[in-house]
Amino acid sequence: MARPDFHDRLARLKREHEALINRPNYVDGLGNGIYDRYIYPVVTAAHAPIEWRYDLNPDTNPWLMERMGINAAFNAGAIKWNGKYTMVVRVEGDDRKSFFALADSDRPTEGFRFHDYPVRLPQTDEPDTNVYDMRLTQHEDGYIYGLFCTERKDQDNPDTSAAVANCGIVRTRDLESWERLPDLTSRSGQQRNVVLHPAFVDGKYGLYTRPQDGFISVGSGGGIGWGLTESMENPVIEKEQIVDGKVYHTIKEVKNGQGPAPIRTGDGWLHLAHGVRNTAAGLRYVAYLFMTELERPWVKTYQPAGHLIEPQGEERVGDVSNVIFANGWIADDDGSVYIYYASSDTRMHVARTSVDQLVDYARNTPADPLFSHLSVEQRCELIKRNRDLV
Ligand code: M1P
Repeated sequence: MARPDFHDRLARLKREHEALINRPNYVDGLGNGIYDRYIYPVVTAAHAPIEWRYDLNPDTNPWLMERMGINAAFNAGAIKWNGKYTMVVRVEGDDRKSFFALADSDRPTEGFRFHDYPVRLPQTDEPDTNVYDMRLTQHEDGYIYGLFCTERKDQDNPDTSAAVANCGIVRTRDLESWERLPDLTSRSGQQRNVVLHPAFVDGKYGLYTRPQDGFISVGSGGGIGWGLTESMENPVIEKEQIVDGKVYHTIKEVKNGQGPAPIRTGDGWLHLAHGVRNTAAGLRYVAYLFMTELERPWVKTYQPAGHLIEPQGEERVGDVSNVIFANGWIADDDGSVYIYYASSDTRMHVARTSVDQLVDYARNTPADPLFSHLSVEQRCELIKRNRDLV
């Protein structure tokens, strides 16, 4: 016998779910002039459809229990597709397995609804234990590529936590059917945060990489790398060069990684990335920006000091606290840029800015001078210029 309030409870679950999806979102205060944060997260675990979590049959689930809970919804790739703001979200079940699911909306800052089913990711001969953090690239060859991390047990190490990370690759023309390609082959032991450049370079596919020695630690490797492959059907990178390395006493002292595919502008490519440093409270992840040359996207031109987005308020708390991670942004037709960023490996947020604002920020924010006394000099120059105005 089902609980007496089964149907009332189910109706309430549905009402609350609809209210969450339809909740209007608002700009959060004055902001910093570089971008506007929005008050509410745009996708959370609670956005996952009720049918994904509950058995809705009173005969087989008389208590209306969650049968397969969703733990988190974060680290989403993003693209504007058929007029809709679309994310490929990393959804994590209570079983700790991540998978990909599309959520879209007619509006960039609210109204995101998951598609009926998650993505059924085709497998290679060596099945993925876990998959996450898809970067979408609309390539000039006509495909949309999704590069993601595929994680498998390290069979050579008896430690139950020992894993190997590599870059898995899918492509699609419609965001519905996905073709799996072979995983990336590179000279580095492990790879995470690999992103496909949208344009051919010398007739080849360009990849931003993150060579690393271990699963968590980049070791002596690290930095955002760059390499070329002749084809995506047989993706092989023979040589990687570092575009943006780790640097002592900066926001990317421990490691860093390319975020989404870069945005082309008249002044070069805009790159969003994450930087990691260590603290007594553990690792702190922030998002930062840099630019590269148009014809040579591996050559850095501008890098404003410090972070662009840092964890604030409730963003600071979650499954892995003190983390901002962004692998999706959308450059809209009117010049707006929507940055879809995750906080603390738990939920998705949005910030609105524009190509013009980001280029101005990149060109006119001083670079990190790497020493406190030089940083003070930079600030004094700013103060003096301002005081001279009065
Ligand atoms: O937990 C923070 C992030 O850690 C990893 O990123 P990176 O490889 O740069 O350390 C990833 O697992 C990422 O998904 C996660 O958000």
